[in-house]
Amino acid sequence: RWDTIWLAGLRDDEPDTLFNKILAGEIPASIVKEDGKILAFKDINPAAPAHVLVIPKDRDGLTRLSKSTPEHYEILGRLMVAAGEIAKDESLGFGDGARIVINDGAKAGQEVFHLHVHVLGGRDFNWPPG
Ligand code: DGP
Repeated sequence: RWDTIWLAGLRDDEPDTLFNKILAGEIPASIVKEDGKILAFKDINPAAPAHVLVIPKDRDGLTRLSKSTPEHYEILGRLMVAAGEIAKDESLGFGDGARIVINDGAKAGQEVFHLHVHVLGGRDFNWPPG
């Protein structure tokens, strides 16, 4: 019906991403950190000697950071603290200094629409980023 079609365009209905398959164990990933709320795993296409992604287990509307609301304060804090812990983990190749990145939207290079924090390290980084 016309109204169903119309309303579909207003919903945030990005389909599940491949990160759901990683969460379900259907795609293998090198997991570096996990608790009840977040999962961190090595990026399959590393942009630095150390490159880890941190994601919320429950996407909960967070296809991208700009969809966040005050309801997400807790999970966003958990993601940031996990990213900071990973960024100093020498066993993962991180040293003194890391680049923590969230790509928001396709124009910024986001390809997977399940919020994720990139933690990059093991080399120097330029500013401004490309
Ligand atoms: P972004 O461009 O910000 O959406 O980053 C998506 C990242 O996800 C990109 O750096 C590559 C990574 N990635 C894509 N597919 C897989 C996968 O199947 N496994 C792992 N570990 N990482 C993936």
